[in-house]
Amino acid sequence: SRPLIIVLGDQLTLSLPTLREAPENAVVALCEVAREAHYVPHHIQKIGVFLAAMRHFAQTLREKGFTVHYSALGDADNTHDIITETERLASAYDCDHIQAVRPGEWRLWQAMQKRQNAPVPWQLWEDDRFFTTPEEFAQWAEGRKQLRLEYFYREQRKRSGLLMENGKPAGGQWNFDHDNREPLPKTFEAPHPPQHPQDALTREALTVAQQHFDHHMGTLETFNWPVTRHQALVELRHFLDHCLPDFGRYQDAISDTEPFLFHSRLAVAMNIGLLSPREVCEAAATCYATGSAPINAVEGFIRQILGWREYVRGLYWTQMPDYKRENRLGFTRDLPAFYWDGNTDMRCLQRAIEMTIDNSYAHHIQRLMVTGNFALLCGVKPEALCDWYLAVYADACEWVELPNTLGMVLHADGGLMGSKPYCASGKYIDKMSDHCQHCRYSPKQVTGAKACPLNSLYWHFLETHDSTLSQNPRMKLIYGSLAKMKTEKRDAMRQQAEAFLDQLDTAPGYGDAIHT
Ligand code: FAD
Ligand code: DLZ
Repeated sequence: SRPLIIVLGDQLTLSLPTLREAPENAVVALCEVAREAHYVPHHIQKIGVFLAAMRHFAQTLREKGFTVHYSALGDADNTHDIITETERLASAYDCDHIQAVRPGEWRLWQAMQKRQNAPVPWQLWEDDRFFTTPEEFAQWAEGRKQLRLEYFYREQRKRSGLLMENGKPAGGQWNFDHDNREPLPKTFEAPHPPQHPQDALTREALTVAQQHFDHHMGTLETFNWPVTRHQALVELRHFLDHCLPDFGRYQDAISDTEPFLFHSRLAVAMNIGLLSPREVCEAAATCYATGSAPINAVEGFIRQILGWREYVRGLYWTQMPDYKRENRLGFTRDLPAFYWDGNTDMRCLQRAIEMTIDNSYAHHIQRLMVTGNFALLCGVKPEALCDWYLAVYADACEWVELPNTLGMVLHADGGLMGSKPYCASGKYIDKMSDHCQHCRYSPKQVTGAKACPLNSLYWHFLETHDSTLSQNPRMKLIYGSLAKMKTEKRDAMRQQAEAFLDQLDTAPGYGDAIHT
């Protein structure tokens, strides 16, 4: 018996179960295929990350003594599809079965499952790089009327022992979120991310990305993502030493100039396999134990990974494929055209999108409360918004992108991800950022030429979805304010919002244009 072990672009670790248990005669395959680069119009830096990291990992595997086949994008016999390419290689190397670890996207999982009884059958293995398996999540979720992150997270803390002291949460509380909402001070210095040198292999991979995907969003000139385990460890060390102590209090803050602030930038490395979530959480917990970072920062950071990251993955695998079709608020609008070029006079959106184009990155609050909130208030349809998030961020994989976009941002899953929509007016942006002072609109005005569009859109959104949202206990207060407003004011706000929405250019089928 001889297996062909397929290692996908987001499985680049020697700890992958199929590699840990690989027999001597196994052939390990990594396949660059056009199809994975085209199914949404990925940012060119995202493609660069995958190609460079895959090529480096193939080299690591060879150094460890594995027999490796690497299908490169330029190979004449490349079939450019994960399934067919894997099967072609299995027969070329006389392998009698294929071994694959659960991929990060349902579409591939389904395609692999369909081949379990093929002439060269696919054997599917569970991915044990996470704290929880989909089966464990399903067990936790079973019989619960409501799924809530907080309860899941507490279980995860107990199970993992992270930030636990004698069976109790470190610092005396499970969650320090209320300490984590500070805007940035007027003057501050954001740490500069480490600059990763580019070796010949990285340069070659980036050249290939440039040759094939020149027309995609972004540039490779500013490419600075970790593509090896060593570089990922450098990023981790930098985060622990320079960012973690302030991660908590400025976690929700937004800056007009600084894209990364005190965020870790580690999602890319974790999602493709260069770092394990467990080692990242353990390293952060050590900083609390040794006194180099406060509890609100360390707990806040660990909650994102041990809590949210695992929670969204559990939701994804237990709710798919129906989840992707959800649209409970009935949204129909295409994506506003400026999401692709940042060409808008709303400063917060302009800067979040420009930073996205420059770095293939925006931090969580920019994704949720700037580009996300605007799409929610305008009623952008889930498939259009999901394709955008999946395309533009270097860390985007569907298992994590979809619940965040469809559930957390668009509230399209009826509240599985969040007990209320994260909708906000210009007031929120003004409080948490310094954008408004550079903007032609005023967050203080609701109607008139200078009024921040987010204000009228906010009330318009609440009015439009009154029947679905007003009974939500967490929305009672805001619907109370709406009810108290004079009819003339409401009419004026509605008209202002409708006029804005009428002139909003959308980009139907932008992704399709890129595909061809
Ligand atoms: P930090 O702010 O340093 O946070 C630390 C880590 O916590 C992250 O690296 C990430 O692994 C985890 N984390 C934080 N928030 C979340 C969350 N809501 N869900 C899951 N994990 C979380 N994250 C992705 O990894 N891939 C995506 O495709 C993705 N799409 C998103 C789409 C939308 C609309 C939103 C609102 C969020 C999305 N996120 C996604 C979650 C989060 O925004 C990113 O993980 C984070 O911004 C990555 O930057 P960082 O590594 O500097 O994170
Ligand atoms: C995102 C991506 C890209 C651009 N290219 C490849 C590739 O050529 N080969 C590959 O194995 N994976 C690639 N990926 C990541 C895959 O899309 C990812 O592995 C799947 O979405 C499933 O997790």
